[in-house]
Amino acid sequence: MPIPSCHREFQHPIASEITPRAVYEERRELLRLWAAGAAGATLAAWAGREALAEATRPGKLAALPGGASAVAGAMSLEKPTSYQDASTYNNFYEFGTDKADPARNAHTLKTTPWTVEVEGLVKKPGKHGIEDLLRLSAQEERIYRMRCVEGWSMVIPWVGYSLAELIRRVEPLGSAKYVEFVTLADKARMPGLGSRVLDWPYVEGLRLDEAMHPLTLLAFGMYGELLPNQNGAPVRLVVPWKYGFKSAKSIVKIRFTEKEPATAWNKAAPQEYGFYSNVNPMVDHPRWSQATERRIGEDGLFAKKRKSLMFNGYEAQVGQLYAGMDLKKLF
Ligand SMILES: Nc1nc2c(c(=O)[nH]1)N[C@H]1C(S)=C(S)[C@@H](COP(=O)(O)O)O[C@H]1N2
Ligand SMILES: [Mo]
Repeated sequence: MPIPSCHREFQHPIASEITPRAVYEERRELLRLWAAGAAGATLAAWAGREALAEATRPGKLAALPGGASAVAGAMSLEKPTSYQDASTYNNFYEFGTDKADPARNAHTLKTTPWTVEVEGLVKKPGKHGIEDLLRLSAQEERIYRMRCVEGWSMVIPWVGYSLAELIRRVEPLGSAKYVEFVTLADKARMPGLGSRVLDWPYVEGLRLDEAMHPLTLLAFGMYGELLPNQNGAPVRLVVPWKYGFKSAKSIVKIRFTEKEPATAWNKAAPQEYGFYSNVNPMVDHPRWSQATERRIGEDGLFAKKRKSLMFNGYEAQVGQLYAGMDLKKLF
């Protein structure tokens, strides 16, 4: 199947056409680029957003191999947000609380070597190098809407595969009910950790069935390329029907638990950020409405906002997960 290429100038090869050896070589090269990619960012730190977006772009010439997702609903028909906006307007508090901070500061993040440790209630705990994770499954492109709790949204072509693929391999025990995601907290490289705004490390969590849902993505790239640091390199979560903060960046640990994990935003302000955090236009944040959103790059600051959709438009796919739950209480 040809890859829709409206939003970029190149075509990447379809996974089935590549020999495993070639895939391996290519991914080694990608990892090398990842390691080197941040070098230009310092130079561009005082340049404009366009230069910064380009300088922090790790896989400029190299695309991640992958085809379009076969998961129903995973390919949005909406126009993707520009790469520049998606890579320079970010929340990644480890690098500062301003939306421009991550693109300016995340060049200090060291993404190789990188391991993700799986622990807790599983038959097969262990450490997974980022190279192994990249090879675990064929990457797919998924164009998802992302909706921040602050009221803005983007449409981003992510590259990754269903987190369920990793979960099945580690064989959760019957007692595992939740999955906790722990992200990197490196004081030496993350200037934001000096701030007390959150309790570090940044932790997120999902119920096991949410984590197993095929729309939940373990993402390594975006726009057909490796993730730039500011978007959560080398591996992050994308949970498209929840507010953006559930999509933890730069994950180092995945823990299977019986109890609901204590998450960073819930700990910081429990009355404002619940565990579920499903996009829900009917349930307002205590300090602002969630009924509308501003699409980054499309609407001017004073342009009319869009109506937010239940579960961010993924109700048909995920609504069943919440059947019978009071979503006003379990917000
Ligand atoms: N580790 C970590 N992950 C994080 C955050 C963060 O501050 N730290 N911010 C979250 C928030 S609030 C949003 S909206 C999304 C933004 O992802 P993006 O920059 O790729 O759009 O990342 C989420 N993941
Ligand atoms: Mo967010």
